[in-house]
Amino acid sequence: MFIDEVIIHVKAGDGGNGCLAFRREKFVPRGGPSGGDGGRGGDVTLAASQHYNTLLHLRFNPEHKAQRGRHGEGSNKKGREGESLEISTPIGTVVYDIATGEKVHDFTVPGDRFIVAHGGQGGRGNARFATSTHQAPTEHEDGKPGEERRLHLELKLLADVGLVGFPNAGKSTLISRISAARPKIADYPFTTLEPNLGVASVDDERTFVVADIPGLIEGAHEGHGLGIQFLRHVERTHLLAHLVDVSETTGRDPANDFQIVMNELASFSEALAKKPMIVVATKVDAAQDPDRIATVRKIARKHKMPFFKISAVTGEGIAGLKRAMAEAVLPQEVAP
Ligand SMILES: Nc1nc2c(ncn2[C@@H]2O[C@H](COP(=O)(O)OP(=O)(O)OP(=O)(O)O)[C@@H](O)[C@H]2O)c(=O)[nH]1
Ligand SMILES: [Mg+2]
Repeated sequence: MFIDEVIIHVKAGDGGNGCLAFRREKFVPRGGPSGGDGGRGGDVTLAASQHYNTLLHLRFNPEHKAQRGRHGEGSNKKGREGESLEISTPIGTVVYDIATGEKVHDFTVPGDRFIVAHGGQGGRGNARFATSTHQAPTEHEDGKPGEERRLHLELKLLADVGLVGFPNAGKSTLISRISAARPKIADYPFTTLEPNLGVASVDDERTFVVADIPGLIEGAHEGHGLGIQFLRHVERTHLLAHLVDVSETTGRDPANDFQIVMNELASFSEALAKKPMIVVATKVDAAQDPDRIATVRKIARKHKMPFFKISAVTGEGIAGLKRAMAEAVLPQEVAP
């Protein structure tokens, strides 16, 4: 299951109460005020961690509460501070406050930390209210409550390459050929209902992440088909691979398919439409009419986009395509 959204409830620790006490000492006729302050409540912090790729661990554990501060005590003893709580979240998580709709934080680098709920201040003990004219104060404060929030966490997959195209174009088949991902593949549109991630390895050390998302159809931006909601998963990729089915079985015109998908990308965001793109003619084993491939090649040339043709059945072009993806997304000096 692919999880990319979760709601959590965070509650920082309440501050401890300030204490009301007076010193009672042997041989000291009148003791002064000695109530200590309450301790501060613990914070709840979110921290970006490379050890998580999904929000799954939070889905089953949505309640997060930091420790409260201890109350102050006599003899000017300050209450102990509550322990803070740190929650790990994958890089790429964007956090929203549900009550206000406000964006709280965007985690983009490993190790980034952000306090999402501040612990309450401890209350002051009566010792702190003493003045020269007010030597036996009985004032003392309660601790402040810790912040409490409902947060909506959204994870945009940090894939390097996004596969886009019509339903049934062969996107899931391709990701299963270049990575260990094994998404459902079937000969009907909308087989993929949720994005799949696959890690493609160039060699032992160099890998890149490919995202396979549900297919787009005309009017996807108006909610047709599965809509364009999944495009946010490829918003941050470095490269889009636009798959165009050139086999005869579609009964459609590949040039038209290409344009429809381009229009839908542009309706989603200008940035997406401008992203570097490579054009991939798929299912060439089932394209009897070479013109169908040539048309797509021509479109690619017109847009100054690299062109590839592949067949998942014969394996033609797959290795070359994978290499080109790696070259486009990996730093130059390590590209193969
Ligand atoms: N002949 C042939 N068939 C292919 C090739 N690649 C994929 N197919 C078939 O095309 C059909 C659709 O493939 P998928 O990989 O599920 O397509 P998809 O783009 O992921 O489709 P959606 O998830 O519905 O958007 C399946 O029946 C595949 O077996 C190919 O290179 N040649
Ligand atoms: Mg699919």
